[in-house]
Amino acid sequence: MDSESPAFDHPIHVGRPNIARPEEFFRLVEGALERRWLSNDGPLVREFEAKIADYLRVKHCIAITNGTIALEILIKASGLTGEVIVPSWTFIATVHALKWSGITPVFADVDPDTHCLDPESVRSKISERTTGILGVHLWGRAAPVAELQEIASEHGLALLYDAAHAFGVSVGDRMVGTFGNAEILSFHATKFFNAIEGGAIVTDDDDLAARARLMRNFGFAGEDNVVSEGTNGKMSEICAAMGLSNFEGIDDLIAINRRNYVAYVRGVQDVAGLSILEIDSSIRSNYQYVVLLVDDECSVSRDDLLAELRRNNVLARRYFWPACHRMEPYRTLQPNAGAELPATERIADQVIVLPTGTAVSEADVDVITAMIARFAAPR
Ligand code: T4K
Repeated sequence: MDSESPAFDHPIHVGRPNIARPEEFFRLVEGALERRWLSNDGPLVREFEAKIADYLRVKHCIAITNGTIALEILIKASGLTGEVIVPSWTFIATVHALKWSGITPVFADVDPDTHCLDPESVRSKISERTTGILGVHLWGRAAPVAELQEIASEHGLALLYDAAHAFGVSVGDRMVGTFGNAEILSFHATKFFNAIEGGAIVTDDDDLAARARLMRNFGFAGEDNVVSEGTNGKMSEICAAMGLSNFEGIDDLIAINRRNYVAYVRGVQDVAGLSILEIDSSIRSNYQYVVLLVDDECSVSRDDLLAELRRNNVLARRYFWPACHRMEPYRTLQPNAGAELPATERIADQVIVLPTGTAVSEADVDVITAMIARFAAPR
């Protein structure tokens, strides 16, 4: 291979959608078109909700337009006000949903080994104005659910989770989706299990579920009867069709992600200064994000390695750099937040998210890791 020509002649993306059964998708869409029922609590959305609730062993699943609106509705339905503690090390949607709802996000640091909230940092951020904690199960790992529940119960705080990355993940024998007061899911096209655009609120709390259901549909409790504030958070039948068609393939998708994860670990394990973020053995992950960490021992910088990957058509990402507290409006509103987020600050400079999913073969991973090992070899 000519050293100047890229390793791949086509882009290998992070976030390439998995499309498990296109013929089933078309069949379901045809049915929706024949019924002329395209949105507003249609039969495919109801079937999708029932499947998700059954899979997670949770009482209520309320399908929503996307994960961000699911967060916003859940925040309102939970009655959060004042301050809510949240990691800065997450996708901006988690934090924006709080701000959008008139709440002050208070950033807590994360555990560098898991990239999820550090309970001690959470404790240190509780004030008289705190009404809740919004944890994130980042990268298909699980937040420290037991410790966070203890803190929430001790201080009478609501405990919500952003499980946008964690569909299909379990801790022991309990599925993510059943922790805290409620959790949200995302079924965006880039998630390993997708409904094109989509999200959900999942909870065992009957009253919270009822409030969220009303809010999803403008607060309508009947044709002419609005009983609460609300928005338009409804999922379309077309999105539900994609979700349903992908649903049967979930275990296969996780197996493919796991195969790629193992190949990435194997490919970089002997390179000084490089590692793939580990998954705790007590967790069953969905392996949907492969997180490469580039530390100071590496002979090249994170950004030079990223540039080399991109030169070779591997469109890896620096998710979630810069961390939320370094983006607007938080950077201006809380200019000193970083001083108490040392792990977040460090991690944000180390991460490269690598491509995986059904569009990436094990052979592709071997080419990518060989390229990484060559480029990052000690000089
Ligand atoms: N909480 C967390 C922790 C989240 O990560 C997210 C979303 C949310 C909440 C909110 O959930 P949603 O409201 O989105 O349901 C992407 C996704 O849009 C976003 O859903 C996701 N997290 C985030 C991590 O990634 P961007 O801004 O990076 O998207 P973009 O357009 O750069 O695309 C990412 C990659 O995917 C590119 O390499 C292109 C590829 N791609 C994308 C699409 C849509 C494809 O190959 N095909 C496609 O159809 O946010």
